[in-house]
Amino acid sequence: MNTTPILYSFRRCPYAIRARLAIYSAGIELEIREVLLRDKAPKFLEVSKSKTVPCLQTNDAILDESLEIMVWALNISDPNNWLRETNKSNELIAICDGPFKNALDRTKYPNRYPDENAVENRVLASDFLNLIESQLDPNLFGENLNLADIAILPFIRQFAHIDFNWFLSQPWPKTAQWLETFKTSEMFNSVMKKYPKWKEDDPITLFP
Ligand SMILES: N[C@@H](CCC(=O)N[C@@H](CS)C(=O)NCC(=O)O)C(=O)O
Repeated sequence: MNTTPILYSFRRCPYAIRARLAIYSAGIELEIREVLLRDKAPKFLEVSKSKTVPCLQTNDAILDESLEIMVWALNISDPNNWLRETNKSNELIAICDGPFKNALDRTKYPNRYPDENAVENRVLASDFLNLIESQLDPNLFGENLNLADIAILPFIRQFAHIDFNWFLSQPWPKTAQWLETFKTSEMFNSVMKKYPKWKEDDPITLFP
């Protein structure tokens, strides 16, 4: 029997946001379960090997990585052709998820990294912003969004909002416009709906 897939998600998590965006673009309907990171549901801890969100449970698989979930959804349906230029996209996403995310966390959460210098890390993170700015036209791969835009934008949003005035004062006008278009899009706002924390025996909540 085919059952509805289940997505364990957390509204503000950039990894979960990008997974929801791909599911939304693919037009897939599934059950969403909002996980509280500081109070994870036992069922989620049972299902997710990494204990991180997002985590997708289908009939025959458990996908524990946001990028895997994106590709799963877009392989079912990719009406916006986000899976073009996959190799080049993956190169940019790897920089985002690696050195950029590393520097982003050390800029955003100085208390968690007492031995690190937040300002130095902001400079390191800015290397990636410079690369993004040089590539935008107006999106990373031309006129239309692609997997890389969707995978990276939630992290750029997080970085920009550490100190939004500082972000706007940087020589990144294309990035600022790219982010603004994303934040005001129907798609983004549709995947940012609020759900109460899920608990066992709750009735099914469908996404989107
Ligand atoms: N590699 C994972 C990373 C996901 C991740 O780190 N998510 C964070 C939330 S933004 C998380 O669940 N952290 C676990 C915790 O805070 O306990 C993916 O791409 O899905």
